[in-house]
Amino acid sequence: RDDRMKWWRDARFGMFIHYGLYSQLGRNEWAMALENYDIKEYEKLAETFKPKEGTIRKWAELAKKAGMKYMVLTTRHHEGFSLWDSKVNPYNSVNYGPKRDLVKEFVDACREFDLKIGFYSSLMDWHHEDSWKCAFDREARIRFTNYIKELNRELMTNYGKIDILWYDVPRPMESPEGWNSLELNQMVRELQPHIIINDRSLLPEDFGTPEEHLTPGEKDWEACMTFNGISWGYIDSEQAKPYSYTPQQIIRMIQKVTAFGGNLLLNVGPKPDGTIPEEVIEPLTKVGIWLQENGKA
Ligand code: FUL
Repeated sequence: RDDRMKWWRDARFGMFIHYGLYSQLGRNEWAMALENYDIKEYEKLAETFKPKEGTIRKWAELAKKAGMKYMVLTTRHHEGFSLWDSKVNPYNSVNYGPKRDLVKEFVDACREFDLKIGFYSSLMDWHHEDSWKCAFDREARIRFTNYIKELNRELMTNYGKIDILWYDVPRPMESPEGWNSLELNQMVRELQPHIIINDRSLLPEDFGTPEEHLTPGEKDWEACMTFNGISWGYIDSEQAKPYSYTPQQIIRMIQKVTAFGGNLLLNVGPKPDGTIPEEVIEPLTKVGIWLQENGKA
């Protein structure tokens, strides 16, 4: 395990990307549930989802400049839209919207800039009927956990070496048994023996994930932080700007996690067309310069 974790323990600083159909709403990645969207109505967002060519490469370029060592992309957030050519989930970016495999573009960009590659994968799926039923319907639970397993199999098979699997929100099942987490993660490890897995499939696995605070964990831990304290997905720059971190604040966060043996996974919510909001670019660039000048990059 120490061998697998070495690069991650030295990494200290990574970029989280929340990008999906919700980015177009500019409110919050939970909008579909919070605003009680009709599914058919929400699906229309798939048609208008048009990330600019080359924009994903820019994420990686900025991460590298900022002194980050790895990236984690929401390959499929709770809304259920897959950013890759999935066979088990036809609601994806190859069948709709850009008609491109954004996960592949992300993987290529990370490799170009020598960044480790992380896949975020939600255990909840508001677009999938069984996701709602699985707490009380055994058949639905079997179908749904199998769906998650097959999604994982695609992600772990089709893109070469993947460094991190970042699960999220194991609702509504409250135990690892409910998710067959052990079996699920065994399959992942067979396909990707070096992978590092977070603790959100309800098994402790490799690292803890404090969210929006920097409280040290007992073992390996990574604080994930929004850029503005408001939203993971893109929100209108006018709203976000006053709350966005300054370079000094980011450096202090890095110092704090470093002192307590953790990592900082700092989030960026790209705009609808995939470009990075201006309130993020300048501070991150300055942080990169500081890290470089102080011999920490
Ligand atoms: C949370 C999710 O519900 C948020 O939308 C976000 O992805 C965050 C990192 O994890 O629990």
